[in-house]
Amino acid sequence: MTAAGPPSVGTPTAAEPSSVGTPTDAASPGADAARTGGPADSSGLRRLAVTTLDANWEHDHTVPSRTLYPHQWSWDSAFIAIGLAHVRPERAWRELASLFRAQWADGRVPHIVFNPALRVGAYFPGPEMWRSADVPGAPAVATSGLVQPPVHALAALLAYRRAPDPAGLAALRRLYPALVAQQRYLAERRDVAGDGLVCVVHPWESGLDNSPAWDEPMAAVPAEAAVMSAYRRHDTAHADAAHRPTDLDYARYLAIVAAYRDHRYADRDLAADHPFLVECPLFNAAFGAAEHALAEIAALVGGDPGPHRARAAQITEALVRRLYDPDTGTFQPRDLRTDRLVSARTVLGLAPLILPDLPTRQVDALVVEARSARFGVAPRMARPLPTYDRTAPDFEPLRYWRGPSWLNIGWLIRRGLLTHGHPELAAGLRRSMVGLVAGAGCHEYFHPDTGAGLGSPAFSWTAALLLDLLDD
Ligand code: 2M8
Repeated sequence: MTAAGPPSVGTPTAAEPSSVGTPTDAASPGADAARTGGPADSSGLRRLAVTTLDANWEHDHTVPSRTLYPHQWSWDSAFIAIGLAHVRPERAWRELASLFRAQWADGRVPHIVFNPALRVGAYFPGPEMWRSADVPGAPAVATSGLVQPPVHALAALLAYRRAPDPAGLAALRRLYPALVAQQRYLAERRDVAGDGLVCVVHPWESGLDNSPAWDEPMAAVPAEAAVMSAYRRHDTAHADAAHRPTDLDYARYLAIVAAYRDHRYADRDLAADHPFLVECPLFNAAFGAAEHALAEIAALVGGDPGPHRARAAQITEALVRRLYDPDTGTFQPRDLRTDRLVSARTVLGLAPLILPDLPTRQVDALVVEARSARFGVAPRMARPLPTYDRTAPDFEPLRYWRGPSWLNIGWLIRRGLLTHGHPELAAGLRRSMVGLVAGAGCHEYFHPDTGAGLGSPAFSWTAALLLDLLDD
């Protein structure tokens, strides 16, 4: 632990040198703005981000992308609220409120809230696959039955800090019990191993759907790529199939959904026969960071921060005990079906840096890992932060979460570096991230060597987190 006690979650401890990054490509409006240097650069980028968010606003939420993801996604909404708080604070609160209106009676916050106005087939797998209406305790609106990393309490705290007015405080007060219920669901229903950590039951719950981290546990899920001939994938109609998960991945995704759905999304007895059970370092770091954020929110709304602080400390202790691998000096997911740590070194392992009470030994080891040739974090980054060890033989620079660079991950890691007193590294990461958008626009993800834009060209969390980075 740090000698002075954990710093506040809402306020990273170290100030950071600021500058707008160097563009990697001149093919976008942001590139022109960034090339000239000076304040006009960031105003051009800011306009691009606001235009992107405005175009993706849909009555009470922001779609991640009009084409690829036309409904509401859980952790997207949290990242989006962080950015909206800079420019449209009222929308930031509506974004979070609309998501939590779809919270289930058991406290789970579904990873997708379907927009009933959209045609059948607007996204696959749609409501007809999830059948949430058949489950008691599901909301009136159709949703998935999975969850995503609980970054919402942190988002609510940051949104309030950005616009600390009476309307924000009232919104925070309304959200607080729902955020507590979200944590309670995870702690009570998803601690499959009984070790104080949350278990994810589907790769989609991690948010890093086809990360190499899931290759080992996914290999044990029985499925055949050929089953996909019975379905029409929506994603490959809007993005290059070579940049997306494979048909075999999708066959397994659907098999795991069916297994969970056929148990009516009940979490008891998961250990007996659910095909995918993994403790993820990023998910659990978010779970711990949420308790730190809730402690601060409780203090603001007249609640008791004490129990949140105590739970935060327990989560950090469990993460270190169960997921830290002293041999590699990083955190690794644990496959509960084999009780082994997975071997792939992905960026998920760096995520516990966001915990302000991570012990110094692990912080130092993660900084070594972040600076290594695998991830290349530096005061002047030669290349963007990849999502997977770039020295691995199966590193794939184009395929989704198997190599490409994503702004939400960089944003989290940068936050962790600031929290633990590494402002120069945080500045390098920030410059690199801003440079990606300046060079290619608000893309969903970026080529980890060239910075070329990949996936959706108008992606909401990229725009939102860019706004946060620019104002920081
Ligand atoms: C991606 O995941 C969805 C499934 O949830 C998909 O591929 O269709 C992931 O990048 C996930 O992290 C993200 O929340 C979602 C929407 O942006 O897209």
